Amino acid sequence: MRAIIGTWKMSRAGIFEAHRMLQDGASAGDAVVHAVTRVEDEPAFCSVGYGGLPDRDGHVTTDAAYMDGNTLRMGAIASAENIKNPILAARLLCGREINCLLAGRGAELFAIRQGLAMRDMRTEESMRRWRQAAQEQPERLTAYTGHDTVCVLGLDDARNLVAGVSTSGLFMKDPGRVGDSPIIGSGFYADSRYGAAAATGLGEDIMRGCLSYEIVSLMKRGMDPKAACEEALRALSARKLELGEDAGSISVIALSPDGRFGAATTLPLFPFAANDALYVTDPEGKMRPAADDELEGID
Ligand code: SD4
Repeated sequence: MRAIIGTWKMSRAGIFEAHRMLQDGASAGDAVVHAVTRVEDEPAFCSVGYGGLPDRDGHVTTDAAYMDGNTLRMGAIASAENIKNPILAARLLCGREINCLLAGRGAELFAIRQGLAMRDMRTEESMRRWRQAAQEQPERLTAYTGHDTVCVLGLDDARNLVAGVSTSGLFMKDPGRVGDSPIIGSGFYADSRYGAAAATGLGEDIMRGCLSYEIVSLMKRGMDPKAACEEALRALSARKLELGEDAGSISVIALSPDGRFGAATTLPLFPFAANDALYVTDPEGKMRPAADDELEGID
């Protein structure tokens, strides 16, 4: 059984290619990395990799992670600058027994030592957005103003489940801020026996619910991927409401060891790509293939 799923419309081209790679016998790891780098390299996608959204000081810093569901090993980088493909650094860190999550300068030096390509991740467009936001009272930016993570989950013939995620995090974040994406169990989790899951949305809230681990844990107890996504999101939103807080903007995806996939969201509409098609889901759980024209203006 082979399957691959990725968050947002921006993952579509990479997911379709990765799906074909899996059909041709590629490993889940290679397919996932292909789909993620495809988004990292495209400056038009302003929330991931090259051309990502800057922090308050005008620096583009990235968070990324990679997890192998057969070994439960993971690698991640946090708040790292100038690494052209953050997912490649995360994958290289996966498999190490210690020192597998590196932040800032340490991550950058690791990437240089490994011979990974380095580049200035700022583009004219990302700096234009930064200058504009810096002028317009940054305190009025809402948490959801322009941030999206590419999250990809893959399954190959060897029944290995792999998770890969990459993001520039919140727009105008405080320098040094780290989101959920490089945090195991929050932004991603994969255990080839039970399932894989990943999250996009407000990282501070995702971390409070350890959402990805929670979804895999629900799958371990027998839920299918869609039900597990919905239940984890419902429980976190309900708990937040009890605490007098809004539910927050979060979307999650999951993949089971037999190739079934699911998603859930608190947004009015959440697009994702799976295998060879684009889908959407909504807060009521109406998951369905997407019509191209309904996603104008949504990445
Ligand atoms: C973060 N979860 O840094 C990421 C951003 C994101 O959709 O996924 N936004 O908090």
